[in-house]
Amino acid sequence: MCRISPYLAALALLCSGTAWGLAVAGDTGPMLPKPTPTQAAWQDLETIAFLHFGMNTFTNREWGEGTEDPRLFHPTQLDADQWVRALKAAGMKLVILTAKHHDGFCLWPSRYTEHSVKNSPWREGQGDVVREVAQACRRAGVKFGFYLSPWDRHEPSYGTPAYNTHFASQLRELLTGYGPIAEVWFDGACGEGPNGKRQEYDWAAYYQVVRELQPKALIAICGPDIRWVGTESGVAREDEASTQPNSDGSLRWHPAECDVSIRPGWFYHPAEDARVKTLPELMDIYYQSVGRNAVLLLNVPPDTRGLIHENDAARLAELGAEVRRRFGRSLASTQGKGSTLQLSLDRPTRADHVVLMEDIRQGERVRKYVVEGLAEGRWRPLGSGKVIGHKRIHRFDPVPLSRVRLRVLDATGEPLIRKLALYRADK
Ligand code: FUL
Repeated sequence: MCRISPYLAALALLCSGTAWGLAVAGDTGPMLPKPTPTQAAWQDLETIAFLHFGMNTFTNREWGEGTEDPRLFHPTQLDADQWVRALKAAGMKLVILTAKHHDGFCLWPSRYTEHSVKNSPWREGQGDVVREVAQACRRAGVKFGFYLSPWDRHEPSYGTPAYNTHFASQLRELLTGYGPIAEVWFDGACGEGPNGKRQEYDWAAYYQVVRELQPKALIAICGPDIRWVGTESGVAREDEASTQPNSDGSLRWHPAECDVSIRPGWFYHPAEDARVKTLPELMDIYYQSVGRNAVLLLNVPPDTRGLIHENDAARLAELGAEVRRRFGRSLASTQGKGSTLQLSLDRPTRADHVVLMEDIRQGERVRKYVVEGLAEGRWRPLGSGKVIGHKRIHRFDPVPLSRVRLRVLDATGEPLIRKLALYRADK
């Protein structure tokens, strides 16, 4: 992945307040970076899924060498509808498939290489995993995207300018043959190819192909539209802003995505069948990603049968049910403008979560806030922070509340609060 550490340095500056210091007086909201409509819609998805599947599934590895025999790829019961059903049960709204990982094996019958499903025994060489997953997503009303590794340990042209053309051609195949693509995930890993050479990636050319063929596809990670959060643990920072500094100090909209696997590895390994993350672990991840203004990208690797293993499928169903149980219906909610927003309850109501959302289409305006609850005649803090953005979730010990108020203590423009809502999980 791209380890983009200058961002972190600049983020520290941002959080110290210096970068936005001038913007405090007056309503500077319109000058703030704002998401494109596609970026705003993407943040509304909140939970999305990764499917790591390919040659590594059959060699029981995380990174292949590129020398694997395509005949090893042989799922016996591949069922993309089962994958999408299991992911949808967990509330996943977009599915990103590893069309090609670092070993170069393509899950679609690319015209530009022999190293693909077309030389495998699966569906007698007539199969196309990308097509099956894209169609299953469409049937289920889930968006589809793909991961395409620029690092290719098989392709002989890797390490020469010809590889950039090869990669762009493969991108064209994926962007023209499979309907709407919601997200293109570019991994920044750049190792050596079969000839011992490294590649200089022509990112500008790759982006141009995506923009030309699918203007609504968001380019993630090594791309301008979606930012890697910086770890593979599924956890965002406390105040994870989508407003990010450029190297010249200007600001841009670059929202965070938190990728994490439901198992220790990205690919399926039978030895990890009993190491699927527990529901409390997944809920912690949910609070620290979705609850911190980021999108959660949860990886679930299909097994050698070509199915999502029973243990993972069961956990996904539990996750979906638990998120719905906690956040499916609020006790009360409101929205509004201005630096104070209040929610009054008819009678003292036991609650343990507050959810806050800004109208991010107008930028992230809130810079400091506190949310307080009136319990037994006394206002007490329920949560506070420096970023609300798309969503913040605050958990607190259950208390009977008669009122809740959000006080915005600092903002770059008039706060526009899309939602202030109260929930009870501890029933
Ligand atoms: C990394 C890759 O090297 C891993 O294998 C995995 O695909 C992860 C999501 O990105 O950079």
